[in-house]
Amino acid sequence: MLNRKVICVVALLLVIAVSFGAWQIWLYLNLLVIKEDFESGFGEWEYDADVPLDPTNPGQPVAWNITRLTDVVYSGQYAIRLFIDGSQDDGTIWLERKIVASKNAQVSVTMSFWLFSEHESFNTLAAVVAFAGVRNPEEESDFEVLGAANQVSGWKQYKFETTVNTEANGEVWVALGVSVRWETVMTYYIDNIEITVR
Ligand SMILES: [Ca+2]
Ligand SMILES: [Ca+2]
Repeated sequence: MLNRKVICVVALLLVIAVSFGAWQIWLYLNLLVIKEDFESGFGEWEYDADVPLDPTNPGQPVAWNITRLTDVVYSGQYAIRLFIDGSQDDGTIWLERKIVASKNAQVSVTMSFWLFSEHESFNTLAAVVAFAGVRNPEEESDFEVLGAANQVSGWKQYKFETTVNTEANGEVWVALGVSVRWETVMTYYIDNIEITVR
């Protein structure tokens, strides 16, 4: 009788151990880690914007560009510079990419990156914004605000965490950038992005 009890307990422990192991393996297999330091081009990232027209240049949007440069970097030799003429007090510019995750699943997305501001300011000159979802972000309203862009003079890390319900193609789009809050010309740098999807 005692032996049977011992066998039952051992069997139960084995089942728990195997299940836990399988769970860990499942988590590992479903964990995607993406790092981008922009050391070889833009990697799989593209840039995009939602900006106003420039009244001083009829029919044209305000000046903006996103370029890869070596003058200010957080790590490695290159970083991405975001430039926008914010004199219309409006405009959002960003980096975006697609990730293929589990299909028809609820996935948790975490993203961290470093942003360089030339000056610290008590005024919010621009907001740091981020996005994760099943559609390619196209508008300023797609983004969530992570905080002011001018909190320090130098590099500051920003973090974003959300949940995405994927569809049949398993696609998750992620994006990060800056959104104008003050009528001025502005330049920021982004480097060392890390994203996990599980
Ligand atoms: Ca870099
Ligand atoms: Ca887009």
